[in-house]
Amino acid sequence: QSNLGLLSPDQIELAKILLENGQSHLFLHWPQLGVSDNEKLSFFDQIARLNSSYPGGLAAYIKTAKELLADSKVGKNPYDGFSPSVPSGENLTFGDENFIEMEKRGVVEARNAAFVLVAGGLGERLGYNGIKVALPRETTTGTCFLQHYIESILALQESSHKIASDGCQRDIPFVIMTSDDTHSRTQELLELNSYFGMKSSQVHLLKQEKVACLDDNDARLALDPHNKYMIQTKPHGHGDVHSLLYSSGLLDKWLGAGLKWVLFFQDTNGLLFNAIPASLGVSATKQYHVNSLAVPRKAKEAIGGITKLTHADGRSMVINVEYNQLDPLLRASGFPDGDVNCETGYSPFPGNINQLIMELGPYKEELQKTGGAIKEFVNPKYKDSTKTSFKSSTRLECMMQDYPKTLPPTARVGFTVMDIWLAYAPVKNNPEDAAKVPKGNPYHSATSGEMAIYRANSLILQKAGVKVEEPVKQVLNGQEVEVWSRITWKPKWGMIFSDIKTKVSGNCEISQKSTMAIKGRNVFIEDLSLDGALIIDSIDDAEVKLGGLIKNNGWTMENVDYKDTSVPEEIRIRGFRFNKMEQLEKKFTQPGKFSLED
Ligand code: UGB
Repeated sequence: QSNLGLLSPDQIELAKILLENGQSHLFLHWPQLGVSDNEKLSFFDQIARLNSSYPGGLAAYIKTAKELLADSKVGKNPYDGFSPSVPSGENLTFGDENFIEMEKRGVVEARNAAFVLVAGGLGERLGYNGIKVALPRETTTGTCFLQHYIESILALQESSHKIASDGCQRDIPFVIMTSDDTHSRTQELLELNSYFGMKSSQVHLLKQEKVACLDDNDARLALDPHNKYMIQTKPHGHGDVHSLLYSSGLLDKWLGAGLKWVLFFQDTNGLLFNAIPASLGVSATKQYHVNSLAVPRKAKEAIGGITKLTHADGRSMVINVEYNQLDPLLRASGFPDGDVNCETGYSPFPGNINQLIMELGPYKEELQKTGGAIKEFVNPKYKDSTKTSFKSSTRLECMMQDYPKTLPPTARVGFTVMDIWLAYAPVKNNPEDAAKVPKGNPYHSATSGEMAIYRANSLILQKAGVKVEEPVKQVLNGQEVEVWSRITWKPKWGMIFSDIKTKVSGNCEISQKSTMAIKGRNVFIEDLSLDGALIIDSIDDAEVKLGGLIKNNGWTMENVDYKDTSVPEEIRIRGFRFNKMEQLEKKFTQPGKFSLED
């Protein structure tokens, strides 16, 4: 009571909210007015932030927490009453007629799109000390994930403008969701690199706030163990992206400017942009309100399955069901064998890779109803079977792929399945854990992430008619991987297969020990036989033909142990580095037509 004089009317309101919602314990240790007043005021600054950053404020957070904790205590299954079935979606095969059509359609649509990268997570499983988007996507060129994403968006933008019949030349907006853990380092990375060629006005950073931790089943907020004037907080999950977008006002701006699509993606999938044009084409053709990108998934594989859930009361939704919930759900719903492979050798429930394409209009309408709030969950670690106390504080969490949970059954929610080699190679696991992954399962490490880039590019060129030699098997950081020729290109060289095909002609072959990096736009591979390293950079106005026999000692791969701290972290987590013995490196800085002899 004596502290009331210290507080502004707004702060008194916040105190009332806390007291009315069972949080009086937060003030029990407060000394009288005049003692620790600054700390008390900063406590209210934090409360104000926690209150304003959550849809419905702290009262709503505490109410939901109580409900979810009660459900968790009695072991309530969130899917009670729902029966699972296989949803309908689109299966694409790289390079066939339908795929090529979808890619072309996707490029037309790209100028009506906005991209949203969720990059607020620190990636504890990877154990890398920096932000994940700063990691090299591959070490042949050293291009980091963020640079690759930006260059891909710019390449799509340019291709889209070229074929747009309405002359619309809109810049594609790019939003990055950050958190306190990643915000300043993301900003610095962008500024240091002049936004990797994007206009700074095109990029928007939205920072997510953490949420209050909970000490017990009554949802009493936890005080920070080191500061009794501060609430302990933890990340709320990538689902925050929806409420942040909604409150940012960007959706209205985009609708006003005529945009039609919002594409969400995660921080370290270096193959994602191979899948974007075709799946955007699918969204447009099928008029999907929500399109989830997916890959074939082995039954019981540790990746969520996209599932249609139909409730006894008539409700239904197409949603990602985490793998540990899918199998028991199937067993409880008349499928005694649970999640099993079908005649294709894969589970009929495709694997969610958490890249979502939403149609902007219906998305905005839905957020207007929900404020962007996503169905949350809580995952307390109980001390014992009485489930009365927790080992450590917990908090509510939410996932961006749970967005469809509030949609009406009339919403068109579909998915697009693509080959794993083409679309999905995240970098999530540290070398030690990756080495323990059972044989045949994906490592999802920095090693496998980089090797996947070379494999995808090799397979794409093979499909375009180049004889790329078969890979060799190698063990790097304890993981057996296929090592293909180290082929990379800038997104502007070729974003879609039909464009790439126009850049390749004649009899071309590339040996397994080769490295090829194409950094220019108008570079044509014609009757090339490469056995070594070839690095080509050129300005847009230079047309360069790569042909003839190129043979040199190339770049060899040297094993590096992840424990060897004398090697930079971003290299040693891959288990190898390049030894640049010899290469043919050419830079074309003048307009005109050139060949490798020039
Ligand atoms: N992220 C945030 O931006 N904020 C947060 O608070 C947390 C994360 P993880 P996760 O690809 O196989 C997801 O940690 O959550 C960003 C799907 O839920 O890499 O364990 C973070 O920066 C799962 O269904 O993954 O699992 C990163 O960009 C499956 O699809 C992204 O959110 C799985 O990814 C994902 O965070 C997968």
